[in-house]
Amino acid sequence: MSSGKRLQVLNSHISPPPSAMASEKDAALAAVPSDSPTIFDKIIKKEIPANVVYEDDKVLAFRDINPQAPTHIVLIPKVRDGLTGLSKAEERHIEILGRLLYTAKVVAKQENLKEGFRIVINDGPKGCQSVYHIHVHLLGGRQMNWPPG
Ligand code: DGP
Repeated sequence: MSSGKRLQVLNSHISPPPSAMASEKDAALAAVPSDSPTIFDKIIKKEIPANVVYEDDKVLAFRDINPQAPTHIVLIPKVRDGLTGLSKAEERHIEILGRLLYTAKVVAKQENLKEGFRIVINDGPKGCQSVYHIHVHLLGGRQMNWPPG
C-alpha cells in the first residue's frame, strides 16, 4: 500500500472524504428553507424506519443515516412548533431547546461517550442545514477537530 493510501485509511475515521463533505454541503445548499413537512415527520410517524436510540413524549433520537463519526445521533422535538431551525427560536421554545440539550447528554451517557462528544446545530444554508426541523447532532467516538469546517 502506498504511503498516501495508508494515510487515507488511517484518517478515514477522522473526517469524511472530500467527496462526502461536498455532497453534505450540496444537500444543504439544495435544501430550501421552508415550513413544509420534512423527512423527520415521517420518522416521527414511523412511516419510514429509523434506528431509534431514545424516545420520550417530547424528544426522538435516532442514528444519522450519513454518520460523520462512529456515533452520530440526531435529536429532534416530536412537535416542531415553528422551529424549522434555531434561528426561528422564540421564548416559548426555551423548554424544548433545553430538553434537547439535556437529552443529548443522557444519550451521550447511554452511548458510553465517556471521553467527550460534540453537539452541533446547523442553521440555514450557510450553516449547512439540510432538514428544516430543528435537530441537535450528537457526535462522538473519535477525536474532534477545531475549528470545525
Ligand atoms: P443537517 O444537515 O444539519 O440538516 O442534518 C440533517 C441530518 O439528517 C443529516 O446528517 C442526515 C440526516 N438524515 C436525513 N434524512 C435522514 C433519514 O431519512 N434518516 C436518518 N436516520 N437520518 C437522516
